[in-house]
Amino acid sequence: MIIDRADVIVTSPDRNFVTLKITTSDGVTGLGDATLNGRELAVVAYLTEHVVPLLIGRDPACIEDTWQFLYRSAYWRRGPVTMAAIAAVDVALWDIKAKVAGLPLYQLLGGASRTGLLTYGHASGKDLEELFDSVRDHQEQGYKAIRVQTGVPGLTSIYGIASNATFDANSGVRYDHEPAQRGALPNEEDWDTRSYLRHVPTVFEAVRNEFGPEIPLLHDGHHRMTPIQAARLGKSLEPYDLFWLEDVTPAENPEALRLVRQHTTTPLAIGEIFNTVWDYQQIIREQLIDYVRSAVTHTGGITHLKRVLEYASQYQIKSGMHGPTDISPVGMAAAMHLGLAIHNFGIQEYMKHGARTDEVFEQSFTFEGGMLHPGEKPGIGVELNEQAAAAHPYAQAYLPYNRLADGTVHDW
Ligand code: GCO
Ligand code: MG
Repeated sequence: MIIDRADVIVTSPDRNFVTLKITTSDGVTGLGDATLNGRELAVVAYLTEHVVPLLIGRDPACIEDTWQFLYRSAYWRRGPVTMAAIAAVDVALWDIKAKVAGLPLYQLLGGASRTGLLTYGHASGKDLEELFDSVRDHQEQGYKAIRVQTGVPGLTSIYGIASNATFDANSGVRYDHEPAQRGALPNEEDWDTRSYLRHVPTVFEAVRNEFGPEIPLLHDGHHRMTPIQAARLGKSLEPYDLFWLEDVTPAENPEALRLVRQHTTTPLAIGEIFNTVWDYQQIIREQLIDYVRSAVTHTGGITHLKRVLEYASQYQIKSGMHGPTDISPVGMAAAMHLGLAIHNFGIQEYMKHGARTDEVFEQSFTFEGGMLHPGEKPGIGVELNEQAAAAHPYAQAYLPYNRLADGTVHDW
């Protein structure tokens, strides 16, 4: 059996997705997610121009060898575009291998280590009333763990606040909590760290008072603080017992977390924009984090993320795989198989996709009682309805960016 063809399919049902479909000479197909939010077409070009021609004629069973070949033969290593492209190939080949074996992928990764995956959803509100409604709504949907994002007085638009009320993916209005917006230019948002640091602890106090001590609560700082500001936030949130505080400082400087760690016992998560084990080397070895945020889609696939998580397991660091709407159902399913199999699973982020996306990607994973399960279909359990996909052509969309009051561009 050889790889006969590989097609890159771009579709935009509720948002843009890039999918690689590999077909073998025996007619077995495998899917991989290569979606890189706001930079989708760079990965399309990387795959179409430089990877697909190298795949034709190869043995689809040689997953590790293909991974090493694509990674090392490029000479130019790492980076989000390269690692998303390699991830798509890797997941598609695992999908094929599991289909050929007639097993759900998690069986090939060691079998189930648990009955389901604890999942967190995104509650948000510009004020407490809206936020409490959103938390209740998520509890009604079954979520047992909830991320809390809040508006900040004085700031008009801010990361993580859903716009459910005006949801219409085709009008350019945001898709639920999806930060990317269709259009030719990125949206500008405003930011003020001092206002944020003052306000956030009051919100967590109110949420704990309303919903009690049991429910695991999470929060995402989205890379906006300096190390000492992040240390202060972690410290001020200690009374509210967070499951984790995410991305407190920009990801490029891992040493920043040393300082944060010295000041707070609030658990720390980072890594959604990391893409290799080398990005994690220091922070895992020095035990500066508690959760690895990488997605299968952005970290070289199952093969490479499994390596990261095995390394993390030596230090009692757990998985917290990235699962926003910009990870396609293919990428989500791959994460679920990996999460079910590894020992050091922590939690899985899950933002539901829209109805159009669910029509394009036929899924066999389930979400019940706050727990995800990848299902028992051979492979990863997701198929692409290509006819439905073709009805939604690529639409340019960008993530927003931040400016401070004086006009300075800030981390978003
Ligand atoms: C999260 C992330 C996302 C990112 C998005 C960017 O924790 O889910 O921070 O909301 O902003 O994936 O494309
Ligand atoms: Mg995040």
